[in-house]
Amino acid sequence: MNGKISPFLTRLETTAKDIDDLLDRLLTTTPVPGEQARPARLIDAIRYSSLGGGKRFRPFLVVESAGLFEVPRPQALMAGAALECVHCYSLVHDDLPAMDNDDLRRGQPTAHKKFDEATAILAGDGLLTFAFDILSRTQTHPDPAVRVELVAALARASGLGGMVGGQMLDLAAEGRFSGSGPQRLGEEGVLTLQAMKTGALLRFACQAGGMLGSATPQQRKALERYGAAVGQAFQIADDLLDVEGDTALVGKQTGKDAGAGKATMVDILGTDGAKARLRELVAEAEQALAPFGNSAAILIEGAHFVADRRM
Ligand code: GRG
Repeated sequence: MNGKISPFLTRLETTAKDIDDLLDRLLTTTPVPGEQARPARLIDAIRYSSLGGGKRFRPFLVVESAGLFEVPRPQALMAGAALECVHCYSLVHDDLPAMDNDDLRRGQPTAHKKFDEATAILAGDGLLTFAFDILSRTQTHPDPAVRVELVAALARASGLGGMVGGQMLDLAAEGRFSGSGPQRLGEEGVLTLQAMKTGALLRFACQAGGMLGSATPQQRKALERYGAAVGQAFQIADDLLDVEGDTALVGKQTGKDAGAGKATMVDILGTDGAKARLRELVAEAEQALAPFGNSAAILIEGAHFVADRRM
């Protein structure tokens, strides 16, 4: 190691910093006309759960996919910030005692440990609704039809047939509702669950760039195919980190999936099989973006980053 940060990581970090600054601004500006004062404890918990941590990989995907169509960066950052609010809400709620019951997130006490359960629930609710407030603003896109498309797509990606639905399937597979222990899901079942729970937001991130940039139907298809491959790879890498990762680096407790009876691709394919699948998914992501030529190089590096990540 020569201590040098790669151009890819520099670009990821620049977007992370821009997203932090934007969220900070959006969460400190005085309430918009017609809105009452925002309760201080709620804002403190929301800021704690959303600022100063996280790779901001989803906003990075929004910004870079929008970059393919020369969308002004401030618009892409607004859409990225909205998506990050939904992601942060999901982490706060996922950490609650009724869900995964975690004490550590991004290397810090989870929101309900730092504050209390009720505040953490409301902070998550507040982040979720704030996401749609952000998307509905003219700074996100001057054309109301584009804003409505973004709102509908994010609602679907995070909702019943997306992340929330996937979380429900995950809890059911753990045997939480049947009392008869974990269900053994097959490969198809695990893929569906993960495409909803984790994949839907990552797919939205890539599609959002096409929506902001008025992409053609073929370009949208290519982005969707790339997003689906990256989404699958992201979850497999996360599951490998649970088995092989270091809690200090990952920033959350590892080694929890097997004990919870969680259905994962590592469980189905074994660690070597899961690593081979990761390589196939990176190749699939590369192929999907071939029509964009060299302008998609950074997104292709993003797929490699996901597969190789250690945190
Ligand atoms: C509670 C409604 C509800 C949904 C929860 C996404 C999710 C569904 C739970 C998160 C649990 C989890 C570990 C999922 C695996 C993939 C994932 C989302 C990892 C964390 O995302 P990163 O690595 O985190 O992008 P940072 O901290 O970098 O933002």
